[in-house]
Amino acid sequence: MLIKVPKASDCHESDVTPESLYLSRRSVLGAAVAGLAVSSLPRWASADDVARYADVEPGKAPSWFAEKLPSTKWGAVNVKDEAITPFKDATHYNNFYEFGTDKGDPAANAGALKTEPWSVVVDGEVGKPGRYALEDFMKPYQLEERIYRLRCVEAWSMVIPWIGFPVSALLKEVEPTSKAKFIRFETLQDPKSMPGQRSGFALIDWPYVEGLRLDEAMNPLAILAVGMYGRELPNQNGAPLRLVVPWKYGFKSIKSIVRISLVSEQPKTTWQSIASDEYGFYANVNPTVDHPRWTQARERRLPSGLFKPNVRDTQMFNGYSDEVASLYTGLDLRKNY
Ligand SMILES: Nc1nc2c(c(=O)[nH]1)N[C@H]1C(S)=C(S)[C@@H](COP(=O)(O)O)O[C@H]1N2
Ligand SMILES: [Mo]
Repeated sequence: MLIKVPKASDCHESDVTPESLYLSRRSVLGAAVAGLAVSSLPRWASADDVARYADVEPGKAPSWFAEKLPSTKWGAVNVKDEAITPFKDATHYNNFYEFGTDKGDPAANAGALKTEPWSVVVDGEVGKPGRYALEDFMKPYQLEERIYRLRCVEAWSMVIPWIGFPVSALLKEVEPTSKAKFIRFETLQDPKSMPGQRSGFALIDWPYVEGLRLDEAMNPLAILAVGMYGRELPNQNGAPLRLVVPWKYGFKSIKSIVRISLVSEQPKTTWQSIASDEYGFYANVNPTVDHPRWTQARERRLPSGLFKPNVRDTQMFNGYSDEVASLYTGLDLRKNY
C-alpha cells in the first residue's frame, strides 16, 4: 500500500480510557441525549453505551437488521481495556480502493453505493449453493457484538465494535463438501458506483478477492459483520456485509461481499497478486516480520496526531494468540507471512 509511516515513538497508555471516565458517564441517560435515533441503538445499550457511541450517526437500518440486534451485550471475546475508536475516525479514515485510494475517499464517495437490494451468491464445494437476497441470507444467524482491534498492514490500528455472526455458522448452514479446503470472498464489481474501478489507477484487478483456509474460517473469532457501533455498517466500512478477521492485517477483512465460494485450491487474493513479496496469503499480524518498506513492530492507534502520535507495540496475532496460534503450529510464519 502506498503510504508514509510517521516515525514511531515510545508506546504510551493515554489511549486507554480510564474506568473512572466510563463511570462518570453513567449519569448520561437516554439515546436522545446522544443525538442517536432510538431505533438505531441496540436493545442492550446502557447509559455507558449511549455515551460511548455519542458521535455515532444514526443509520437507516433495514428492518431485518433491527429485528436481529443482539439481546445480550457482548460476544465471547472482546477488547476490554482499550478505548473504542471514535465513530468519526472509524468512518473517515478508511481503505476501500473501490472508492479511491485516499483515506477520505470512501467516506466521500461510498454514498453512491446501493446496498438495498443486495444479493449474495454461495457456490463451489457446498451441499447448499444458492443466490440469496441479503435478508434471506441472514435468516439463520443470531447477531452479536464483538469489540476487536483492527490492525492495518500500513501500521495504524483502531478498536471497533462490530455486529455480526461467526463465519462458522455460515459454513454449518451451507455444508462444505469434503473437497472444500478454502473459502473465497468477492466484493461487488460496479464501476458505475465505484469510481476506483473506473479510474486509470489499474493496480487492482477487480473485483477485490480475499480468502481463508477453512480451519481459519471456522475459528470463532472470524465473523461476517453487518453492523458496527450499534447500527448497520456505513457504506465506507463495507456495507452491507463484510468479513472481519481480527488477527490478520486489515486487507483480509474484505468489504461489500457479493460472492462466497468454497474451493479446493488456495484462492488468488488481491494484495498478494499485486505484490506477493509484500503481502502474503496469511497476512497474520506479526511484529517480528517486517514489511519490506517499514517495521511492523509498532502501530499508530487512531486517533493519532502527527505532533502527538499515539504509538503502541504491535502484538503477535494482534493480541489474539490464545485463540488462533494453534492454527499455525508447524508453519514457518516468516515464509508464510
Ligand atoms: N473490497 C475491499 N475490501 C477492503 C479494502 C478494499 O480496498 N476493498 N481495504 C482493506 C483494508 S487495507 C483495510 S485496513 C480494511 C479497512 O476497514 P475499515 O475501513 O472498515 O476500517 O478494509 C479492507 N477491506
Ligand atoms: Mo489495510
